Amino acid sequence: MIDRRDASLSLSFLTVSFVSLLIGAIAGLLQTFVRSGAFELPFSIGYYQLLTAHGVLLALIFTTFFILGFLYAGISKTMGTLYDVPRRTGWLGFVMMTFGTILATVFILLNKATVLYTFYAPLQASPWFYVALVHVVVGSWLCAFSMWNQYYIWKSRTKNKLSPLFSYMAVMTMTLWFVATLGLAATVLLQFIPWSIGWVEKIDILISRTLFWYFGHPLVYFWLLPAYMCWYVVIPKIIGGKIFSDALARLSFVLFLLFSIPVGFHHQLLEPGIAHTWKFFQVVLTFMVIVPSLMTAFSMFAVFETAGRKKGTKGLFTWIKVLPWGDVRFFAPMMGMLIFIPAGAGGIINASHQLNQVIHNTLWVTGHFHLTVASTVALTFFGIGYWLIPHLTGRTLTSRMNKLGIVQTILWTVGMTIMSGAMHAVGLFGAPRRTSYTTYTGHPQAIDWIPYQIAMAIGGTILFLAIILLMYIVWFLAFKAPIGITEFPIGEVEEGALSTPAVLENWKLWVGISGALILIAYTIPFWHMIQHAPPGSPGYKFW
Ligand code: HAS
Ligand code: CU
Repeated sequence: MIDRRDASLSLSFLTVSFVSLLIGAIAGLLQTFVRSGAFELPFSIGYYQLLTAHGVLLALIFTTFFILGFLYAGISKTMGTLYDVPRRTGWLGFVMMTFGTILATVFILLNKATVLYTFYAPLQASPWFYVALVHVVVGSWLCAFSMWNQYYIWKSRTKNKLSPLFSYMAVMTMTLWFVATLGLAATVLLQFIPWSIGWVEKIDILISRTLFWYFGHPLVYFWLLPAYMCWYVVIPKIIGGKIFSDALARLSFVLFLLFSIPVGFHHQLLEPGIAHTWKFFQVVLTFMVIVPSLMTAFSMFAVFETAGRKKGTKGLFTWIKVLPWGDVRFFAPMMGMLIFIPAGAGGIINASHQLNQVIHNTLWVTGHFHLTVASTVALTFFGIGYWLIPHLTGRTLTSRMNKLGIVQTILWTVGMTIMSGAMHAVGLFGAPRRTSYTTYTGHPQAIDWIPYQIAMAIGGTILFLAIILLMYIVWFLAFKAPIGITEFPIGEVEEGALSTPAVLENWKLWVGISGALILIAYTIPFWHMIQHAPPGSPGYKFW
């Protein structure tokens, strides 16, 4: 059991996370209905208004709050009870973030911030929407400071002992987050807020998008790394195996810090105003950031195989059979891993400049991120939730809940396969993303998209059923399950594995190299953007 006070901090984050998940999911279901062409929204709710709520509440809020809840719990588990200052700072961060979340949601629901989760200029929201984002980001920085502080105190008290793997990864994840959100803070504070208040009339669109994607790509790894923490640290314990290599796990996280950030241009490959050389350079770095994911895949296969061999399996692939398929703590993340194989391949397609011209701004991209963040990451988070919630509330994961969890996972996997599969396919036929239902005045090509959009609605409905089931399980585990002890599974390292080189904990070195790469990748193109800046754009409200 972790400290009660630490458990309440984690549980508070998880609560906001799951409430946002429910609201965001309702929006998602309605969107797929609208796009099928068979449904109109009541009460003059706008499609784009819902799409904004969906994106903000799921991509930004559900994920970030879940991650912080998980990280705090794991830090408390592996480094011991939080020290007072880090815990208090964590609470302050939570309050700020929750305030920002409520403010943002209110303004989206009032239809005053219908700008989607990427809030691209020149779409202009109410200034309060941007102020809300600042609260979420600054609150999350307080959490980052608090975790670093905990790590620092732990390190100085234990006199340089190697930090626990989970905590090291948490510190790395928050470092990545901090460096990335500097870009978001810059564009929101220096561009969006003065412009939406009316202090300045015009905004530089290219610079705002560049700063956004400086943040937006590492954002996806901020979602992914906690899922990897579960795969590297938690899964080996659950399957009765060992962590393949502590050093390899840490190295992969170091590589994420180095290569996640200087790659934002792969979201702007079709943006005018950036020279090809710089796009090419950032695409090369994008291919570098695939390496730590391949290392993770390798490492997981090794963990599974060694665990299976220890149980006596002999054939080439028979170790697959002895994995604990009936244990939802394993099954849900495992489905996430399997989905990540095609999802990652899709990412590599996106990053390839020529292929990007085919898929950019089509529903293919929407399919891609529903496989990555909404399947790989979300399934892993659900799998974590199934043991983390009873662990924190002092209850047990009953076998009935375990079974329901398996059903939930299957529903999610099937629903996402149908929905994302249809999105990928229709994207290749040119169906655009970020659009409501339209036949483009009966254009034959657009008519051909309709069956796929109906498939999306079918997938979306299955997903919604899965969310309702998830909510029931979560509620049961939090309030109704029998009192008892649920383990926070933390794996141990394989005996005889390479010892971890101390240099992997040299933060100055890694943050320094990361900063240098960012400067190399961004300084000159950014300077060009300022030098050749067009007059800028006034704000537009199309809703
Ligand atoms: Fe992406 C767009 C490229 C990964 C999320 N991406 C997006 C957007 C989102 C997103 C949200 O280059 C849309 C943003 C928007 O609104 O416009 N993405 C990549 C690349 C990767 C990648 C190269 N993306 C992710 C992840 C995300 C995510 C992860 C969320 C969590 N993405 C792009 C590009 C675009 C893009 C372009 C812009 C498109 C455009 O034009 O707009 C790579 O990181 C992927 C590497 C992954 C792998 C897979 C490794 C497999 C593993 C599983 C192993 C399985 C096991 C199980 C062990 C190479 C680790 C085996 C067990 C058995 C029993 C067999
Ligand atoms: Cu990206």
